[in-house]
Amino acid sequence: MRKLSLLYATFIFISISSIYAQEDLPPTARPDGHAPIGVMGDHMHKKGEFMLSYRYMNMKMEDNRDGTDDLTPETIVTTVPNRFFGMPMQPPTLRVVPTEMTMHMHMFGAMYAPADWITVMAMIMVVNQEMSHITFQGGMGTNQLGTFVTESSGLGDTRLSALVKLVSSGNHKLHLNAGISFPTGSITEQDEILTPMEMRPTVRMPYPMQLGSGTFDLLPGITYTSHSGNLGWGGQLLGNVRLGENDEEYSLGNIFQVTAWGSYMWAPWISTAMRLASFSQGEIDGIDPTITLPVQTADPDFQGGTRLDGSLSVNLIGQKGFIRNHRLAIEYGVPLMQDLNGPQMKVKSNLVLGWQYAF
Ligand SMILES: [Cu+2]
Repeated sequence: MRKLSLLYATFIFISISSIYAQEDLPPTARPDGHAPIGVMGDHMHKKGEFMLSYRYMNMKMEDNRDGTDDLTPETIVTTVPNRFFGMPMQPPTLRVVPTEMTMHMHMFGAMYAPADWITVMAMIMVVNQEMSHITFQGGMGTNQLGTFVTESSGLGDTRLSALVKLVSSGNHKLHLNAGISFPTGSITEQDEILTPMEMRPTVRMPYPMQLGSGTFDLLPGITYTSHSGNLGWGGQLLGNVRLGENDEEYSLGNIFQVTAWGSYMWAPWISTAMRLASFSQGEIDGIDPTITLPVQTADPDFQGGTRLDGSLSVNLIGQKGFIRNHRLAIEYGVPLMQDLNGPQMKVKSNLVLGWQYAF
């Protein structure tokens, strides 16, 4: 009963606010004229327009699973085979288990439209990430030897893209995304680890702790956006196709993303949105011969998987004075489903904060 009255109240509120529909605002001035901030390359610009942007992304990962089954660290070190077994000092099963990872990304972007039909976009990123681990003792059993944290930070890969207008009819817009990712991020980052033999060597860190892909990647995509009255919606398909193999003899799995969102504009300066995003990535092809550790992150087969995220977001746009055309946005997402090529850590949350300014 209470739920029903809440539903009615929401309905009445939405109906009243719809009377103040902002149909007359041009899309570039609408808060929902941009997609939720976690979506890249969602909008184009008018001829001669520039935009600068900054995004901060914080992704947290925790605990492990294989497929959709959760695994404890003890299960991993007693059941999951170590692919390097047979090489000197290598135990038959994994002995080191990651338990937590936090990734901070700072993304600096610029957009420019040389003509109405094309917008070009550049993005550089700075990455900082930390991973916590438990090391189990010796060759077998579940005795814990200790814990350690590895860290890497620096420049990530750099992206150059073009957005090409396909359709612009009434409020419906469709454009192509065509981008290239340049391998500016390091793939040879090192840090100190704790081995099952209680040594503390400094070694090359496993794949998820590296800062870039090491390959030139194609970023093809297609984006649709529309709005009517106070409602907005859109969708995007986006790929990441690795071109060849990197200098360390592997290529990360290709990525395929699909997302769709719906938004509601409460006032000319604020809109909120809900978004679903699916993310699929393949395993690593090849292997870096210097990464040979009894830990899941060092196994090229234990990478990638499929995830469905749900997120809530707020877009704000300044209307007057010095805040005019400045946008602030926040998006918070959590996985609704994840099926991993595991054992692998699960994503727990993903937060994106952003500022954008067009002139
Ligand atoms: Cu822009």
